[in-house]
Amino acid sequence: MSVYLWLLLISIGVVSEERNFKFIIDRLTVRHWEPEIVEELNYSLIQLNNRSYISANLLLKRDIDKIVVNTTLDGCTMDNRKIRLFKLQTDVCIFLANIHKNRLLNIFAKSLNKHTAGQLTCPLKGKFNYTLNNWYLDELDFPTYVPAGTFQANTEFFVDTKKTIYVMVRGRVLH
Ligand SMILES: *[C@@H]1O[C@H](CO)[C@@H](O)[C@H](O)[C@H]1NC(C)=O
Ligand SMILES: *[C@@H]1O[C@H](CO)[C@@H](O)[C@H](O)[C@H]1NC(C)=O
Ligand SMILES: *[C@@H]1O[C@H](CO)[C@@H](O)[C@H](O)[C@H]1NC(C)=O
Ligand SMILES: CC(=O)N[C@H]1CO[C@H](CO)[C@@H](O)[C@@H]1O
Repeated sequence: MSVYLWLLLISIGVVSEERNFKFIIDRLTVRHWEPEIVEELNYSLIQLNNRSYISANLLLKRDIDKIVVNTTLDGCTMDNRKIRLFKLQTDVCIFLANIHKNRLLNIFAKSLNKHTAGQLTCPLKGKFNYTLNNWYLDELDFPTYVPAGTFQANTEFFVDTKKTIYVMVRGRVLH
């Protein structure tokens, strides 16, 4: 399926109906390198009743108003076709200010905000414990049809051009 078809399905919108698919996250990897920027970063992935929950917390040493994110989302269908669903390199602060303009991103942003303590706005605050509590991909936030397959998202965050945080999420869509 083409990216455009997928985006079209997304843009058709979200109706409160039963979904015949489930998201399972199999793997979450987080790395960070800059101790003078990141004071604390913890994360966990828990599987409970066929749902994958992610919790995390991030404590920055100082305020940050310039952070660049480089992210890709790749899908692989059951018949082994690979699709790049998404690729973006952007300034996080501009991104947060414009997130509502992209449907797919908006789904993630809304869903993240439901589970985040501390509003995600720039500048990111130093000495503030940003926490994500039992976040999961809610099927009801997605269109009624999402193809079965696997997906992997790779995200790198750069602060002052230094690679600071890396996040990899790998999962499946089950029908
Ligand atoms: C989890 O999924 C399996 C397979 O789809 C199903 O048999 C089982 O009842 C589900 N468990 C719960 C708690 O939903
Ligand atoms: C962002 O990722 C792409 C690959 O998806 C890579 O070609 C590019 O060099 C990356 N940008 C940075 C700043 O690392
Ligand atoms: C930040 O919050 C997390 C989750 O509530 C907690 O485990 C952690 O200890 C807190 N860190 C600090 C420095 O308070
Ligand atoms: C609860 C927990 O795992 N805390 C750890 C969070 O990460 C810091 C380092 O970034 C560790 O020192 C804590 O033990």
